[in-house]
Amino acid sequence: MNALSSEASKPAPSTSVAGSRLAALNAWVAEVAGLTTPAAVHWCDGSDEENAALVAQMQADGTLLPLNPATHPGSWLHRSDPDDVARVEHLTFVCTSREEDAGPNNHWLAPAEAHARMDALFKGCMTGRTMYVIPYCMGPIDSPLSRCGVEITDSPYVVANMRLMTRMGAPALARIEREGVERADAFVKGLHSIGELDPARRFIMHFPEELAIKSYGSGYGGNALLGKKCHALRIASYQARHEGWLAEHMLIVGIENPSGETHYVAAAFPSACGKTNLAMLIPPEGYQREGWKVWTVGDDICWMRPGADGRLYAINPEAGYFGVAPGTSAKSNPNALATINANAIFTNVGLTADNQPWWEGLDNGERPATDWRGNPYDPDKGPAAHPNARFTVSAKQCPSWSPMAEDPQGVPISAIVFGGRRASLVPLVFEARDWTHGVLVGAAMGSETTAAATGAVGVMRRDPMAMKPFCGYNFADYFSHWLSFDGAGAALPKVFHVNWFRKGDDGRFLWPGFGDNLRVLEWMIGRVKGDAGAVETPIGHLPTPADLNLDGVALTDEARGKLFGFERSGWQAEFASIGEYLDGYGPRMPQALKDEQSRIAALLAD
Ligand code: SAT
Ligand code: MN
Repeated sequence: MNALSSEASKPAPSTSVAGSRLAALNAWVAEVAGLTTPAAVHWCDGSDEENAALVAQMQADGTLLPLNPATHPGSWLHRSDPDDVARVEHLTFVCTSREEDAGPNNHWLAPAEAHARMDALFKGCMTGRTMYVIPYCMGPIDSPLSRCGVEITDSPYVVANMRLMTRMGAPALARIEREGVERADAFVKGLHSIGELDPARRFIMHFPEELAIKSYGSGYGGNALLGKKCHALRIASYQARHEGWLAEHMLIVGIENPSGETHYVAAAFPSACGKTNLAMLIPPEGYQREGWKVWTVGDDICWMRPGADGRLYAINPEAGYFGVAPGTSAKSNPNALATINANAIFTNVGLTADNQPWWEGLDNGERPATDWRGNPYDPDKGPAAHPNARFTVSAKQCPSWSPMAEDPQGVPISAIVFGGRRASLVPLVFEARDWTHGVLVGAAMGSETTAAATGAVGVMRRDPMAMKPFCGYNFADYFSHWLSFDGAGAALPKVFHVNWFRKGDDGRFLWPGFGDNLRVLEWMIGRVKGDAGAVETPIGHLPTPADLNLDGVALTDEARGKLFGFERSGWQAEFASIGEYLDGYGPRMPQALKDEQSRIAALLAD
């Protein structure tokens, strides 16, 4: 048994505690313990007993508050520090030896300086606390596409979340020990401390060349659950480039048609733009009657690599969902609601008088009594739930969970979808004419910002492939990497762009969204199979309203015009701005992408 746990009350173990058969891992854990001087070291085995003990401890110290056991059995509320509620992009760094390798898309520090800065923060920071060593596997435990990591943290809340979000504990440690004998890159080293939760002493640093992460001063989400954005996107994207695969900010959903054929779609949207909703979509009634089904493989991250047949095969590296609570309702996402009615951790939601979790948009007839800070709810003082309030829950609890999420080979991807929040110009859907055009569509993606990161909300920014906060290297090199997949023998997915967020002149959304998005996915699959119509325009292939099944959807003339229309003068301006954006990356930007931008700009000028 590798779980060598010592209780928090026991005296500090010596820093030479051997918790693993892998010397390199023991040496690193000892080095970290020497720096952070914890009172105890606990190697997490991921067992139910371990979780129960941790939860009891967190209940005792107020880190977790029990929710109503009748309505939400096994579920907890956590209130974060009010200054620690979202990812902090301005404090997130990619520390490559050469600044240009991190690119203009990242904040950069020289590795030596970054280590020095972080180690000064970590020095002695766990004094009196327990240090948890969390071995985890991103992806099915026996998949060749999976990668492992070890997170060291002083936060039991992080341990409990990592247990839901990753394959954590003894099986992961066994894989690390097995692979670690042969290779130096068997695990990513993630070091985390909540520190003082002081925004002035908070940094999230990545060292892609060393496969290492150091995160200090935040206990929230992507800042602290290091398997997620830090490992599975920033570090993994860097690794993927060198190893010939892709680590993407994408959901993975399977669409089964009435003849029982399933097509898998991977879709990139920025944080808080509805990835979880699309991944768990419930078909409109007519589709249900015909026998359409939707299968959830993943809601946030997708690792893809070419298979022997040239197609891209994808796994979801995660084992759980860290989803946005506000807006989740029986209308927007009934599957998510069913997923989170037991064994879930809620962070920064409000509470009803009888201790049920509550958030804006829940629409279940309940009323909030307490807000996310624990104060009596007062609508004049803001929402009951923080806009970036989250639930953490095991993926397997989702009614639409796909057993293919455990397939070590992954699922073949038929279509890649890019999208963002665009109130104007961008139609409901269009198809890229080929891979190079598809890469440009992804590179040019724009979206209005959301509450998932600190900063202004609703400002349009370019967010290529929804990876702006997550790409662990220079975007110019990233686009080159994407382009490189179009080689001999490749059987690549078709690429599409969608916009569920187009607004009318009155400021209201023109497309109903949610379950009705299946109509758009059906058209895409029709295009993949060659039996759905479209018209060619300079920006790609657009459906006419007649090419989509719109039975039961009432659209005004304005909606039809804007959702299915192509506005030449607006696109001319958009392409000029895309050209400037690409030029901002200088000579590293691949010529093929610039040529593609010029090709379309010329068509638009005609
Ligand atoms: O906090 S997270 O980065 O995990 C959530 C998100 O931004 O998607
Ligand atoms: Mn995300």
